Amino acid sequence: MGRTARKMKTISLSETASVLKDAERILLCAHVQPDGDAIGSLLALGELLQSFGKQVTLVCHNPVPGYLNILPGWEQVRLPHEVAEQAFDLACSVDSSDLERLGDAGALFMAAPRSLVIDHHASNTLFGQLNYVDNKVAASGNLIYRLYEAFQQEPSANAATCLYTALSTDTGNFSYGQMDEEFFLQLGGLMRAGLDITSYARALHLTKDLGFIRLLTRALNSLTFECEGRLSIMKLYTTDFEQTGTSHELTEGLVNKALNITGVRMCFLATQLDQDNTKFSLRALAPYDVAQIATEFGGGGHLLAAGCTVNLPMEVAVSRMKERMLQAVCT
Ligand SMILES: [Mn+2]
Repeated sequence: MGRTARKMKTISLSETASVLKDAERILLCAHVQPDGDAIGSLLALGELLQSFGKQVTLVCHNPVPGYLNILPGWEQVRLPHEVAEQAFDLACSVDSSDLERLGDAGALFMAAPRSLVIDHHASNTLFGQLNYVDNKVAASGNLIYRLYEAFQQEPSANAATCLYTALSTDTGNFSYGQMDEEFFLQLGGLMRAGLDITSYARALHLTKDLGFIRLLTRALNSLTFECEGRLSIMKLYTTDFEQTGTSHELTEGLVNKALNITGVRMCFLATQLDQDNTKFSLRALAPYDVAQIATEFGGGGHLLAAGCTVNLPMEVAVSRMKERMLQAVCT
């Protein structure tokens, strides 16, 4: 896609605010298989820009997953083929570590005369012409909150709900990730804005779809341990999805069940996509690092939570991943 020909530059918060202010028709892009941070950040940034009279279009390669349909404004998110004809001054990617993660929205992103990346992944490739990337924050939502501050705007109750979703989902309901004083000051700002935290905490973190519970049962039944319980492994086959009538979006968060077992330091969930492709979700407790391993297998992510898809049949892929994880956790 001629990315090497583009000049990539890292910019500050205030420069990011200026770039957004200078644009009129703005495309906001989320990554494939969007999570709460991706959609929550997209919607909150969208609302901020709309409040300035900008013409904003939200796009994502995949439909918004069902569990995020509680977010105000989620229906605004378009599929790439629905916006292909439009022209934009600026394309802005939120929460995506690289261009490939944008899926079909990547072509729209690259077609815009100006491109901006807002993200918090340590593995971010700085694929925009302009990049506001800070890997010290827990969620991209924290960066969107800073933009509200930069514009001296208070989030609406709806935007607060979206930002709460971003902050709470990327930290496992405030259990991990890079939470600091700023993080909780922002959360305080969301409460001031009218966030109904108990309702949304229940909907996002406590209530589970029955399909998820059925898949979880399958995954827990597949649990195996290596290296005296330091590494745990779960596997889901295409038949598990068929027999429970579930889809892959329900695996969100499932891998953590393997990590939250006494003595476990690293874990992975292997999901069979088809005969030749296997998807991995990797998790670790500090000081271990799964971002490095995911990158070696062609994926990416955070130090403690990462993922990749490997073009190998399930058993071969699992044995390679097991070997590599053992190298890290069993020495
Ligand atoms: Mn994120």
